[in-house]
Amino acid sequence: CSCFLQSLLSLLYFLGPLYPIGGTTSAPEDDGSTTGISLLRTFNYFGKSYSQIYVNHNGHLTFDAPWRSYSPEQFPIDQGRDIIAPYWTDLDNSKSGNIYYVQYTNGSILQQVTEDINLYFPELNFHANWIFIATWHKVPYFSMTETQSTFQAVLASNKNYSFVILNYGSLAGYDTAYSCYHFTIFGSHSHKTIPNITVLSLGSNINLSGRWAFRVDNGSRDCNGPLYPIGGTTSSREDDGSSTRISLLKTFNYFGKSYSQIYVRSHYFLDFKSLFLSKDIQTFNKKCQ
Ligand SMILES: *[C@@H]1O[C@H](CO)[C@@H](O)[C@H](O)[C@H]1NC(C)=O
Ligand SMILES: *[C@@H]1O[C@H](CO)[C@@H](O)[C@H](O)[C@H]1NC(C)=O
Ligand SMILES: *[C@@H]1O[C@H](CO)[C@@H](O)[C@H](O)[C@H]1NC(C)=O
Ligand SMILES: *[C@@H]1O[C@H](CO)[C@@H](O)[C@H](O)[C@H]1NC(C)=O
Ligand SMILES: *[C@@H]1O[C@H](CO)[C@@H](O)[C@H](O)[C@H]1NC(C)=O
Ligand SMILES: [Ca+2]
Repeated sequence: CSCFLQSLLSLLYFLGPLYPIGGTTSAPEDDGSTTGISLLRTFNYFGKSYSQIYVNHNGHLTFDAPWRSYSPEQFPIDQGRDIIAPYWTDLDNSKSGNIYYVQYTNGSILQQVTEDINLYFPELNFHANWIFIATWHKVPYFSMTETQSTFQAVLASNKNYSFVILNYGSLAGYDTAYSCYHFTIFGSHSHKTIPNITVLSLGSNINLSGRWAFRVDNGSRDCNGPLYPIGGTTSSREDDGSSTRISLLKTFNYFGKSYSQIYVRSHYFLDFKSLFLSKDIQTFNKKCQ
């Protein structure tokens, strides 16, 4: 009996932030996708109501059509496409590893997700009436069969609210030294470049290593809606330009690194290192592959 408990505990430990792994298996195919999965409840993603989803093998979910893209080089991706990308990279499940999806409208896993979300978003009194879990289980990186990555994207909703939880097990860091993955959860509006993929497995925004939770229901898609007052020092007019070095009045802690300076680029991003005149993230990606 203590033996049973012990193996149960080690299983729980092994799962870490992951929910139970399983469901329908997507057919093995490099750069493949599931067929359109009809959702048992519609999912409200930033005000758009979706009734189907595709699990794309290269680490992302899309709603309108399957998508083969194996690197986030289309940044900024075409404005129309909504995408939830827990780990957008060139995975290949054609020889090993499985990609599963499952949805529930009741039962213990749905109950667990409900409890977790209430812990992270305590004032909403949320009760999921539907959850969807996509799991990439021990999927190798393309042409590197010895590597394995495990992670999940979890969607949960009821009539009023929807959430996305991303769970990271071990990620095959074939280039952890200088990674270029994007943490893309807000469609085409907001991208964060993760400088180091161990941030995904070790970090959290809800105080559980490897788990990230976001509310995604009726957030604004209107880019002018939520802005704070516009103004300040104007950066010079220059194509592909950048501000000069801006000394920060206080140091800024970004995923464990402390920065005291920043550059504002003309191509929608900020970075902390020396001048880096990149036309867009595309060159950044190429540079690190
Ligand atoms: C639980 O959900 C399944 C489908 O997800 C459904 O077939 C079943 O009837 C549900 N059970 C109850 C008690 O609602
Ligand atoms: C949805 O919101 C309405 C209005 O705030 C509230 O009355 C209702 O109980 C909520 N429903 C759910 C399922 O949370
Ligand atoms: C979000 O919008 C949907 C559709 O308009 C609505 O049913 C729901 O109550 C809204 N949720 C909140 C929290 O306002
Ligand atoms: C990535 O982050 C981990 C944990 O913070 C750290 O141990 C490791 O040295 C970092 N790797 C690089 C290349 O910065
Ligand atoms: C974070 O989680 C740890 C361990 O579960 C706990 O001891 C700590 O109090 C939590 N911190 C916060 C701010 O909730
Ligand atoms: Ca691939």
